[in-house]
Amino acid sequence: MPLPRSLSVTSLSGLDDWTEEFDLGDAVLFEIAWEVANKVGGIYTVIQTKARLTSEEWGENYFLVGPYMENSVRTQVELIEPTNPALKRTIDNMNSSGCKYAAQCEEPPHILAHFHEWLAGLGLVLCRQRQLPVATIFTTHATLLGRYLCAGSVDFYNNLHKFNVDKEAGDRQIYHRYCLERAAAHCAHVFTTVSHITAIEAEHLLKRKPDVVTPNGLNVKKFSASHEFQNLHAHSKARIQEFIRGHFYGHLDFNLDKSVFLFIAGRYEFSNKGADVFLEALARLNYLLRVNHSEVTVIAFFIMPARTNNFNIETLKGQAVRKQLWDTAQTVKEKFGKKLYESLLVGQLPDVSKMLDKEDFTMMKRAIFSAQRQCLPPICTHNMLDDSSDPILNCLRRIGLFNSSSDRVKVIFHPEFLSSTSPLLPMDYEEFVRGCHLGVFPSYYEPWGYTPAECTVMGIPSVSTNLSGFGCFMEEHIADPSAYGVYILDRRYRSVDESCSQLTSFLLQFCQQSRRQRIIQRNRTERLSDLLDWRYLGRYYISARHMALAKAFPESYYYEPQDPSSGFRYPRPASVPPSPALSRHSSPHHSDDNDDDDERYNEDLEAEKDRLNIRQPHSPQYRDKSGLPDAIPVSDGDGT
Ligand code: G6P
Ligand code: 1S3
Repeated sequence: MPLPRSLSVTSLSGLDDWTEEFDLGDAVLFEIAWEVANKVGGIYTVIQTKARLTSEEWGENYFLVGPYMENSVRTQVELIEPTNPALKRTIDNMNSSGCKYAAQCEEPPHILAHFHEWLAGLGLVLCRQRQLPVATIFTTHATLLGRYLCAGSVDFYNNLHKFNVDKEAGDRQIYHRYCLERAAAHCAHVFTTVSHITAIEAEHLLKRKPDVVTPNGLNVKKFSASHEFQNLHAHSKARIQEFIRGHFYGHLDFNLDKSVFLFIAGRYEFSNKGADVFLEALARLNYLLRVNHSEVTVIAFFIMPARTNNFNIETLKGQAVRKQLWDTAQTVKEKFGKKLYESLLVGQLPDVSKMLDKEDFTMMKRAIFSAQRQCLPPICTHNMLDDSSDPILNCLRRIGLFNSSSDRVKVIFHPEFLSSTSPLLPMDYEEFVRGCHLGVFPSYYEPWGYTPAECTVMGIPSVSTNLSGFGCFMEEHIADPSAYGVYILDRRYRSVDESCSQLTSFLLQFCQQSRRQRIIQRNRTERLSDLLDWRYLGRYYISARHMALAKAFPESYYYEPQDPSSGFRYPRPASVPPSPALSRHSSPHHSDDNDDDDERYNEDLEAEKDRLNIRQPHSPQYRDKSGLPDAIPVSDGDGT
């Protein structure tokens, strides 16, 4: 019996409700991607986190199709028999005679097939070429040509309308793949992409304007009290500090309590992901902190996988030395404690000068001796296979950041994704992010950008850019993003040098905050998490699916076009001064009125909700010849 399937996406802390009445009838949804149960990059996260909401709408009629990877199947897939007879028959046929179409069923259901990226796109093209009765959606998470062009030295966004796409694809030897991607985009009943900025890119490079923009969401874990995520930060930070103690052994001449942990993480695309800009800004920050005699030390982590030959000896030794010092301290402490206890038992205060004997001192001296080091603490945690040509290492050589004592900015390059089973830094990515202070993602090419979004839902501030889907989305929905710990770097209208200066000023400002200000800022950052929840963002995928069914099967489905986008904007936090000069790059500016902050914020939020009832959603404005949407100005209704 078909499920009554129509879904309303409910309200989250004041974000608007959205309901689309649509009876799915007997429809069956297939979602096909190379990254189904196969973790390669961000598309895996899209599919994995979205699955729950999609199953709420489609129930048993939702199927994910991906490559059969033995390891992933063992750890991520539970093998079951399909209950739908048509599907069971199809799968049996496929098993017995290879992949062949089984619509020979008496009553085939309406099929909707959603393909992600060009790798799966071939299936879509074949569906259409063979005229199969299937509604199709194609989602691109980046265009192939865009990624290639940006990785070169091209002024991409100002030349979007000028590229001779066939020639450019041919020159880069990706012509066949490019054609596949373009064919899939054109053959699909509904074409979608993850952000407005990539929609414009797709329009120019793939020659089809996406029908729906489907921003990426996350499954947001909410805590009942805000101090819980703050405690998690403190707990994870302590574990990172422990690693730092080992890594910098012999050179721990800085105050760990006054250290700020920054990080960049993701696919190792040096300039596309903005590692180049981050490094340059770090060099400038180092200079500024030194000349200002700052007590703050910055530790910048680069988590980007490269070709390696395991951990290097010096890094492993660091953790071994730290462990040895810890063990020595524990042994001495135990002996000390025992003597103290015995003295108290007989009613005497201990003679402190006799609490440690010669043997204890020898043991401690040996431990101190083994913790001496002739070389500087390593930059890289692994043996790199391409050490001499590695872009991060070469840039560090050029800018001279070598972890020397006088440097206020230290760098650690971990060229492998993090894992809780690592002998070096046994933390998974989420724990690590929670323990850091700021994620820095100054990407030039970033269709969406999950890394800053993940920071936000964990209450960790981040830097993204106005060339990333995430950055543009946050700019659109928040009156003063930086006040919420969402710093958006201008990489669209500024030169690289100017962007580096702007990033340096963000970082310096961040380093100048007090602990109290950081705590307030984290609270604000975490407040934004509902905006990134699939429970809010899932509406775009839902619309795209309904649209595709109605286009492919107009006799069975009717779709009333609705704009699921809302004009909702988080108001500027009450305690941040309204002056544009201060608010633009603002950090929490207040000190004594913080207790009133929440109350005033809630009032502003209510005002914003009232405002939305009477005003139209913002429509994107278009500015330069690239046709990219301009930043939406803060309207005068944004409660300050
Ligand atoms: C959380 C904890 C506090 C801790 C603080 C450190 O807020 O609840 O107990 O003092 O983190 O913040 P920081 O920005 O210095 O790492
Ligand atoms: C792409 O992965 P990437 O890191 O190569 O897809 C992601 C998921 O949509 C997106 O977040 C990212 O910006 C794209 O670049």
